[in-house]
Amino acid sequence: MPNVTNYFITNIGSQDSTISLTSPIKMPNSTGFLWNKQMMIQANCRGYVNAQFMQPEPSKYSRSPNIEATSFIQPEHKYFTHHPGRFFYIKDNESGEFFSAPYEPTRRKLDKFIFELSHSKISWQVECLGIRVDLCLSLTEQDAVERWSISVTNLSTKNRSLSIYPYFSIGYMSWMNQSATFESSLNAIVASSVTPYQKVEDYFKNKSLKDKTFLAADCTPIAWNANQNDFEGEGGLHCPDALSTASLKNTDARYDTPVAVMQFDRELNTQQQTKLNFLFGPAKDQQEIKALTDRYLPPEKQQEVQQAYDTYLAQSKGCLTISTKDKNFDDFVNHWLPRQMFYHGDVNRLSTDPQTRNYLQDGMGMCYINSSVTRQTLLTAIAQQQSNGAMPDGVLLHPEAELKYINQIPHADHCVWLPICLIAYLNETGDYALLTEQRTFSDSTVHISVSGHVDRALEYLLQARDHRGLSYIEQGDWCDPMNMVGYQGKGVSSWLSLATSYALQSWCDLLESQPDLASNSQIDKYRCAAKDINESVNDYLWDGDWFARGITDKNNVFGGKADSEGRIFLNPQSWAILAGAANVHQKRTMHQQINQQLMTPFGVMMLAPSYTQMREDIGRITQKHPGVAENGSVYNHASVFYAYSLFQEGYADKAFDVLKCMLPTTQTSNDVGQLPAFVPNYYRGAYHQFPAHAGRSSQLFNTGTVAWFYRCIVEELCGLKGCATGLKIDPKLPEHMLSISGQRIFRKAIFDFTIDQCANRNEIEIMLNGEKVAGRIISDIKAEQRYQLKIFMPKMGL
Ligand code: CEZ
Repeated sequence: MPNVTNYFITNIGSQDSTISLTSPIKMPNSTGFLWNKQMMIQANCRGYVNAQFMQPEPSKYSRSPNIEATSFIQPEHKYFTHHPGRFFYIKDNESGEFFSAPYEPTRRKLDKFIFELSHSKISWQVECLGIRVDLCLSLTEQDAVERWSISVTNLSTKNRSLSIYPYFSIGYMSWMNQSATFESSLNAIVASSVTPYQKVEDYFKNKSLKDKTFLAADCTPIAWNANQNDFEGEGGLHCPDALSTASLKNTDARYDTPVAVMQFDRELNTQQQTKLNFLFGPAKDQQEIKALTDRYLPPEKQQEVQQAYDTYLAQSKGCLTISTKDKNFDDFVNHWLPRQMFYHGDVNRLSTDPQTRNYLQDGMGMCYINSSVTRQTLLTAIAQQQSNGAMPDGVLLHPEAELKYINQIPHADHCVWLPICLIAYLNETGDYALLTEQRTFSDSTVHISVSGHVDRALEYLLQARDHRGLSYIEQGDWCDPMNMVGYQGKGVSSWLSLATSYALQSWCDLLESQPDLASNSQIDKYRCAAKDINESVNDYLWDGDWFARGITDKNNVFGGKADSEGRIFLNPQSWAILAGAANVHQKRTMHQQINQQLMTPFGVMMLAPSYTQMREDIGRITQKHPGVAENGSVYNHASVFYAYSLFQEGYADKAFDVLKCMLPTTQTSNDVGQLPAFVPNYYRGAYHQFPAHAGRSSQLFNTGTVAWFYRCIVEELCGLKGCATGLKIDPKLPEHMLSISGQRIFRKAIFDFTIDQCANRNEIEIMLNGEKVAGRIISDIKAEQRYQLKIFMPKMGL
């Protein structure tokens, strides 16, 4: 059911574009996110907030009013009345009426509502009872603290006596010790706690923790309340008792659940406005709170502080800007996609031990934004490789970091990503010198070259295969919860076998472009091994119309026609195409089966039908709710692999459609329920089993999709791809995109380009600064030089 007005975009296509949602009800789970190296905050349109900061492990400073389990950031985050939030009650002291901005928790019907996402701010404009409230949330360049400003304007024709109550959730801090009060010396409500522990060694470990949460204001409140239950009373958050009296009671929390509520009374003439600034966040002690408030709270500092944060986030500028007829697509590619990529590559999803596959792919994305980060990412990962070639499950990014959660489970695929991401970096930068840099191992001080480290990783993959030449899956490959296919040491993965073949062939292409790096015999050995793997996958895992997903410890093939659930998986098909393991006939039937069984209006599902019961020979994935995450959602990371494989085949239309499906639009906004400010890791699938829930966004912006999406746009759609000798031109425009123009930054040179499909051409013609280019590669590129690049290509579909 299309509804076109849920949101609108201004300055569309530029880095300053903003997305504005016009109702708190139509897309209630809509969110935006901000971050810096110390923290991440995801703010929901209704006022709920999910935030964490690093000390060094991810920690909370605003919780719900009960003990919460700590875990990695979950998809489909659920909101509920006492979910942590940042609300502002506005009361008219004459009538006693009140409402809350941005919407929760009173949920009073509003005369106007705008939830606006911009590059470095999340803001709201709300009108009710003749009062306008402008709220703005932003962060700082480098500290774990939220910056809030509120402006309240009297829109009515008479003077108003108003009370403004910021209500900031603190929640259940500790079963050992929690309290809160107002510290007049800091003009802040300060909640204090002791992180619970029982082991004596944890006392010393916890000594440095920020166990305080504070809300400081740039004006002195007339009253305050730091006690959750006392503030609510019988009225609850919808109609708190505390608002029924002229002023708050200055109530402490003493081993009660704390909250930070202040009261500011204002007499406003008509059209008069009052403004307040707040700082909210964790702190170790009062000295730190003082330092933060001095640094960030004074009104005269707001502009410079915002400028510093804007400058930090402005680093998220990608190497490509495009202009097509599809302005929503341009807006995403030019603004929101590089922003999401920078988040991944700059703060590694706020983890001190990112999964190695995530760390390398997120690093790959940075080669299109700031390639020096990618270089460091590759070297950091390589230094944690074992001398037998094995890459760790997670890369430790902090001296105190430990491998946690999924990184304690052995996964078999991490070696595959090293050559794949390294090659993307080398293509983009031409930094082939990196290959001969010497590095040690995690378990050996022997130095070998970076290319030697890659060889070790490939050798490790090649030895980790069974008698059929297929790759062992251990307790999972790219698919984390596929943990019981091979936990007894026999199960194999078609995806990992094909990914290994693809990595081997890609590495050989690289070695052939760098003749002194490797002997022909070594290249021949790798190419031969890749060929063997492709043959083995065909011998044991071609299921007649598509490739099955693997063979279990008990030697059962799964992911084929014989299965009533998990009958077809997307990844083996995409990577069979990438590895050259499928012939023309096989590709035709695979695409047909993908269209029939996996395609939905929201994109391609990663498997179907979703599992509805446990398979002890496959594992945890089968226990996930059908259509959620790996169990048959439109898992965008898998979809983008498919799009990438389609581009390799020249299927530009289909590839572009698969990419477009990943972007929320006003047309799908009711089903998807997400604003186009990021690609979520998945949209609900199980399209034929639970159609009513299909398409719903996970609202989780942590996803390896973004690096590959950008790679598809830069190197495939625009076909402006780096190689050993320069910039290779090979655009693949969908039939309906007759032209595209833009700017491509490449190895510090600027290319203003236009690409046009021309009916009267049957081969591509490239003009550089008005001169015809022989061949497809622009070489001898000068840094800081600006080039005019005109590309004329045959019309697609003719
Ligand atoms: O994590 C992702 C990983 O970060 O799952 C992907 C995997 O390729 C990524 O590296 C596919 O399995 O443990 C679980 O069940 C979770 O579902 C994780 O697998 C998943 C997180 O939900 C983040 O999406």
